[in-house]
Amino acid sequence: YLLNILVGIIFSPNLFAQEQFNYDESKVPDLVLPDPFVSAKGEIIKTVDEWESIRRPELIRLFAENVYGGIPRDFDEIHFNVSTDSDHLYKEVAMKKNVTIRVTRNGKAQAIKLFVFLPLEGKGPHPVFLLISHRNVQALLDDKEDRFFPIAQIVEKGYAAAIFDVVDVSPDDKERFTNGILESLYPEELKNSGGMRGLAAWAWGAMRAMDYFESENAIDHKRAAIVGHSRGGKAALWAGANDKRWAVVISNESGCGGAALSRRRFGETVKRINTSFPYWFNDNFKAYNDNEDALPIDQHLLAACIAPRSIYIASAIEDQWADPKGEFLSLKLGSRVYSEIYGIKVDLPEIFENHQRTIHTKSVGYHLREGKHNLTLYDWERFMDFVEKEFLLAR
Ligand code: GTR
Repeated sequence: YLLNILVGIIFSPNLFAQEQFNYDESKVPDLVLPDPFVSAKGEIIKTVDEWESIRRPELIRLFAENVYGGIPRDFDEIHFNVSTDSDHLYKEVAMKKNVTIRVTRNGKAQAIKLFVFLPLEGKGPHPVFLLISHRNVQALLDDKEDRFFPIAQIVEKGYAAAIFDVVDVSPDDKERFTNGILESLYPEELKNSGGMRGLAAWAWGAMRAMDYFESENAIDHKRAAIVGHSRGGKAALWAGANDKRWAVVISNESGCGGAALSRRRFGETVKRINTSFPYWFNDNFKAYNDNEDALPIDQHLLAACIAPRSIYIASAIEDQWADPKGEFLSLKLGSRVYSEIYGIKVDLPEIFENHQRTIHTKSVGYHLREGKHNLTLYDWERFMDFVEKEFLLAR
């Protein structure tokens, strides 16, 4: 033990010397970003048809090949086992359904537990928020004070609140991440350097929750919002970009590999995330370590792939690791597709200023919260305000 400490002391200065992260805006390189409106072959993209038939599918393919791996669409069967659970903390305001989603492919099966809280008040079908959770879901459901998933507040506004734990799909762990759909349903993905890894697997899980929403009469699946915080936010963006069934896509402090522009190299970098969390992204993404300019995409184009559906990006001032400015810029640049292709008047400020903390414009929302990296009630309240406007939710 002592020896370990000694070794740690001797080697740690070296370690710090290697790991330099930039928090100085004046050291951010000049950005030359891939143009949303020029295809890989050089075609100019002007119309909805050109965007939807050429550029958007091309971008999804580029993100799949170079960053996340694609989300497999094929399986043999999906089955929902639903039971009503009357023993829970929210019984005054919600009915709880425990859903086991069972998916089979090539004779193998995977089960995912989805927990759904339906408002007791008001008549359905209810719009729904799905949270992709990398925190222990049972612990969240057992703790009434936890703001990470404020069930009572969500349900009281007339929404259904649904959550699943990523551990059921692909454990959030370098050694065990294959211990889910990557072993059971899609083992061939691991042989492909551009195949699905952790984040894409979580996005796949969210899509199976959507399959359930489509089968549930109490839920209005056409008014569904997918939410993720941080690593979950990265997965939410990837799910939202791929699957048009999500009417609203919300990323909270998703940072590097999520909303933040990789080329800014501010806070967490591609190299660092590939080193700490190699199992989130595919192997091809490693080629961009210290080589962000070679990426055929940047993250503003992920926001663009969600257009014209609603997108909300949230940052926190003290979460500089996630590069709030880079998150805002992605949204700002990605939202050009909303305005220039879809003719939606998006009104974001040119430069983001700290005092301007919440922006809601048609289809696009943003806030910069005070404080640290976390998913808080404040964040959820902003999401609900945005979604309410987007859905013109009648109470
Ligand atoms: C950090 C990681 C971030 C972010 C965060 C989280 O350690 O560097 O990219 O995903 O974890 O998920 O809270």
